Amino acid sequence: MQNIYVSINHAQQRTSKSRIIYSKEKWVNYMKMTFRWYGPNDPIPLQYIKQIPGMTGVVSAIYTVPVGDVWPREDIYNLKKMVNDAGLELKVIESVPVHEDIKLGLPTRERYIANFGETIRRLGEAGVEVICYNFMPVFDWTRTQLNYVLEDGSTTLIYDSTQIKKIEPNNGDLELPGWDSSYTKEELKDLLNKYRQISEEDLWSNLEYFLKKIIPIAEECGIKMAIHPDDPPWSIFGLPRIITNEENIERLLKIVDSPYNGITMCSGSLGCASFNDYVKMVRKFGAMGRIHFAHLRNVKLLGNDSFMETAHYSACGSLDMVEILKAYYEVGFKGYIRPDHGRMIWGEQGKPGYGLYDRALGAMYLLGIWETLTKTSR
Ligand code: CS2
Ligand code: MN
Repeated sequence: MQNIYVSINHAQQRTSKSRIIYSKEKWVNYMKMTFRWYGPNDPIPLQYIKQIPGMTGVVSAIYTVPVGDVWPREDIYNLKKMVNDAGLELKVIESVPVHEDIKLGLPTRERYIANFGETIRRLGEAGVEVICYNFMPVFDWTRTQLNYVLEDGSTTLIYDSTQIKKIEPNNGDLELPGWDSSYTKEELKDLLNKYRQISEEDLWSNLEYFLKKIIPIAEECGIKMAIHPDDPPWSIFGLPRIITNEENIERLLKIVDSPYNGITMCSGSLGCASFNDYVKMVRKFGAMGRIHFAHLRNVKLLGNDSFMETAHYSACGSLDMVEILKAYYEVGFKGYIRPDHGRMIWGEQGKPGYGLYDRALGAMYLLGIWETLTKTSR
C-alpha cells in the first residue's frame, strides 16, 4: 500500500513542477504517427496498436479483392468501422495495387484504370485522405532472406546482391522469400515475357497514361496519391524500375503538376542506394508539398548493392534518423508517417518485417526525436 502512495505522490510532484501537458500540445498536430495493419488476419490486435503512445491510426487495405477489381463499399466500411471502434483512424490506404496490364500498357488497362478510379472515389467517400501505391513490375520489395540472425539474436530482412544475380526468373521457377505469388509457373513466365518488350521509357509512358487519368479523379475526391519508391531502387531480374532516385521522382511529379500527385518517402527503399541522399530529397520534395506519407526505417549498407534492415535507432544503420526528422520538421511536414519494417525481437512470431515490438520501439523513437525537435527548434 505504502509503496503505491509514495509512487503516486512522487509522480504528481514531478508533473506539477515541470508542467507537462501531454495531449494538447501543438507538436502532436504536426505529423500523424500511424502503423501498418494487415486487416483482420493480422496477428496484431488493433487494441495493441492503440496502446502505443501517440498512435493516431492504422494504414491498411482490403486484401481479399483480386488485383484490378473495384473494392466493395461494404468491405471498405467494415474495415473503417473496425479501425474506428478501436479508437484509431483510417486515413491512409497502403496499397491499392496497380494491375500489371496498366504497367504493361495493354489495351485491357482501360478497364483496370476505370476500376482504380472507382476505388479512389469509394475510398474518398469513406474519408480516406492518402492512397499509397507503387509502379514496380511484377515484384514488390525484394529480399534474399527474411530471418537473418543478428548478433543479439533478433532476426531481420537482408538483400544479398550476389544471390539475386544468380537467379534466372524467366523460367518461371522463381522462389523468393516473402514473395507470395498468386501466379502459376506458366503465368509468371508469360508475364515476365511480356515485360521483355517494356523499356524504362515504356514504363514511364504507361505511368504517365495512368496518372493523367487518375490524378483528376483524386483531385475531385480530395485524395492525395502517394507513389512508393521501388525497393530496392534499381532494376532486378532485367525488369525496369523507375521510381528510384531524385531526378526520376522530379520527373514523376512534373508529369501531372498537382499536389494530388505526390510521394510516399520511404527511407529504407531510397536509402539502401548510396546514390540517394534521402535528407536532401525530403527537404526538396517536402518544401514542394508533395510528400504525403513518410515511411521511416533504417538500413545498413553492406557494400556491393547489398544491405540489411536494422532497428530504427541511427547507431544501428546507415541512416541518421535525427537528420531525417529534422528535415521533415523544417519543411513543416504535416502528413502521415509510420515506422516501416522492423526486426523480429523478444521471440515474436509473425509476418517478417511487420511484427509489433520492433515497430512500436521505432514509433516511440521517432516520436521522441520529433518531440525534441519541436521543443528545441524555433
Ligand atoms: C514495403 C512495400 O517498404 C514498404 O513499405 O513493405 O511493400 C510497400 O508497402 C509497397 O510497395 C507500397 O505500395
Ligand atoms: Mn516503405
